[in-house]
Amino acid sequence: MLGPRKGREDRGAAGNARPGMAPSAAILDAAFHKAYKATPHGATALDRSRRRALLKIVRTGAVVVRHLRAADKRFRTPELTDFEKTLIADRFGRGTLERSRRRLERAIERIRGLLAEEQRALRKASSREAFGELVRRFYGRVASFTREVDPDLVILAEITKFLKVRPQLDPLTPTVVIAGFPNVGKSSLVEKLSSARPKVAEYPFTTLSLEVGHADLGFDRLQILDTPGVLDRSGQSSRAEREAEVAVEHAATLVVFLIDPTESCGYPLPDQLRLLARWREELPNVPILVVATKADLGPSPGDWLRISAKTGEGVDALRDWIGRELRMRRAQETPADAIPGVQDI
Ligand SMILES: Nc1nc2c(ncn2[C@@H]2O[C@H](COP(=O)(O)OP(=O)(O)OP(=O)(O)O)[C@@H](O)[C@H]2O)c(=O)[nH]1
Ligand SMILES: [Mg+2]
Repeated sequence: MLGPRKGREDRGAAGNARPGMAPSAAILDAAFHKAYKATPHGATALDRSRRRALLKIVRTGAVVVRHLRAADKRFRTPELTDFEKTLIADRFGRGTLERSRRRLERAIERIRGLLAEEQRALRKASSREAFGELVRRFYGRVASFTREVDPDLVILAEITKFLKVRPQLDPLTPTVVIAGFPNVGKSSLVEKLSSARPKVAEYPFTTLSLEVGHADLGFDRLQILDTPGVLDRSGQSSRAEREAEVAVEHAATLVVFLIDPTESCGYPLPDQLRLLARWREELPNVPILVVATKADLGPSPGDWLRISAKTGEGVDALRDWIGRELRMRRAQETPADAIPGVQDI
């Protein structure tokens, strides 16, 4: 559609700044354009001039504040979960998000204060020159406050983008995290159990970030989370591996630890079991079910529940097991946690 400047101030300026353009430049451009269009009424030329100056100040301030608040929107509603906060801290550094949000909030407060101050000054001024001077001063100060938060706008836009491609989990729905070594068949199982259609391939590290699918177990609605494969290399894990570990630690109601006893994944069974042992030790409160996959490839050691994502063998039994575990856990939590005030009786 043509009409180049229509709705210009509503484009979400900070997040949509052209490459190489500072986010503040896009915001100020939108704000000053809006102010420029002010056409006031008034009995006298001086009245009109004062009103024009007032409109310029108020509109510029309002547009800038609206855009600054938009940069922060994803972190206010819905409120970030503990899992999302940990993912962000892991990727962008602890405290980075909070620092940028605080600086943005401070800039908004300063602009609001400035708005009130300049409006008072405008009421007292009595010449067109004085009005013009006040508007120029306001523009200069707003521009400087907005430019100061450029690094924060950049980081908040990056974090917003990062979250956009991460699963948004419902904190009230149980989450089953499917985890394990690379190439063991996690995505194949997620595809069998849920609505997700993740990429499956015969090489390791196919899944590079978290993906959610949904499943119904009779009365229970579940979130099933596919994760990147994790090697047991404590201290030198990749971003993808850390994402999987954050999911196991912070998102899981239950973890299904998938092992490939056939070793057709390319990794020896003892290495896979070492990762399981480490998680059990480091995360004693996370319930972990161990399931052996690729049962169609023949017999294998161990007395784990055996499934095959290829033939479907054992998948219904796994579904039942997950359902039982979740119901048992819910029953254990219900008396004290779920009924307000019961623990005080
Ligand atoms: N025979 C057989 N092959 C399977 C089974 N499950 C998965 N595979 C194969 O194993 C390979 C890896 O499967 P994926 O589901 O991509 O494994 P993944 O654990 O998600 O792998 P990453 O995302 O790389 O960690 C693919 O070639 C699958 O077809 C199974 O039950 N039986
Ligand atoms: Mg995968």
